[in-house]
Amino acid sequence: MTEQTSDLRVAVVGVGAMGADHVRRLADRVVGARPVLVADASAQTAERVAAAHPGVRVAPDALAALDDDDVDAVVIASTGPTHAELLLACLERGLPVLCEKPMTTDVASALEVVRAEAAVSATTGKRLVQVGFMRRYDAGYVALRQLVETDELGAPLLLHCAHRNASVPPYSTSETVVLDSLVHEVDGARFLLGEEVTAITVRTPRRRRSAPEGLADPVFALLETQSGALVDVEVSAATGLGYEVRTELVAERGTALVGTESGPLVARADTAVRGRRVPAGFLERFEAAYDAEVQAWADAARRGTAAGPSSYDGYAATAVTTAGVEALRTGRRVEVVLEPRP
Ligand code: ISE
Repeated sequence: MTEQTSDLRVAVVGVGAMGADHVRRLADRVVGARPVLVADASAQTAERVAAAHPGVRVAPDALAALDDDDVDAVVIASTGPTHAELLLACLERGLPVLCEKPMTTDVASALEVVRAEAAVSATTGKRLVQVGFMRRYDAGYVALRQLVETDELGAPLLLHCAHRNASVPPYSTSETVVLDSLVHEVDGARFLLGEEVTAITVRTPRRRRSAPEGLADPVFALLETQSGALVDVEVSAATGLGYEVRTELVAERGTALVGTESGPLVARADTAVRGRRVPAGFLERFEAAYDAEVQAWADAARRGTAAGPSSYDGYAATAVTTAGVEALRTGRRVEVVLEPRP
């Protein structure tokens, strides 16, 4: 496929909060792409999202969206367990695809996707899958990666990561917190340090009293890496406060902290308090990163390929988080051994 001259016509599968946000982004901000079709397990949700965007139709189901003649590329934002089947279907049809994280929720299906994409690349020379690890497009995380890459602070020793949600969806369990939230920290560590995670331990302190019934909150994970760096991660499910994500690098000759800088520092006469607003959720906190991510994906998809986080990145992250689920369940340190890149 040569560079497409008209707009990339995109189907968005799964239009809950994240998918609907991507539809808006594709309609209003991404250059060279537009949403044409949506599908969702809830027909009502699909109708509502389509109605807000003139020219967007509703497909009867996800596979029908992939088969539609008007579709050049696909965004998958349905729930994690539905991703593997949809990704394999996109690969079969040669459709470039942006798949939200987690790429899949088990290692076997993640490897199946990696191998299916490698088979396509062997004949076309092109990738088709980008995984939605948007932090790789966040200015703070990109700057932190550059500090590591240029060796400005010397060898990384530790990463301290905090990932705090105000609340999580009602269907959340301790396992989905590891698979859906911790996965960002795993990919973040792989991206920032440029190496693989080799083992994970997960502990839980005394439970937050206000946490939803049955949910371990917070969860505390320790990741070990190939070079001997350590990464500690707090994931809080339901602080009730807002969305806070920060990462601090401790290296041989200095430290660097990202994630504390959102919004202006406001002094208010009515409260006599000086402070910054805490973003309500991830859509607000990472809005610019999502915009950059989807633009980069659309640019590559117009050339019939994919850029950014790959299916192997999706597989490696799922291998660590599924080990994390085992570590949480057993209280034991679980080693992670990855299959080599195909
Ligand atoms: C959610 O699914 C996301 O992907 C967010 O980025 C993450 O911060 C949140 O914890 C997840 O539930």
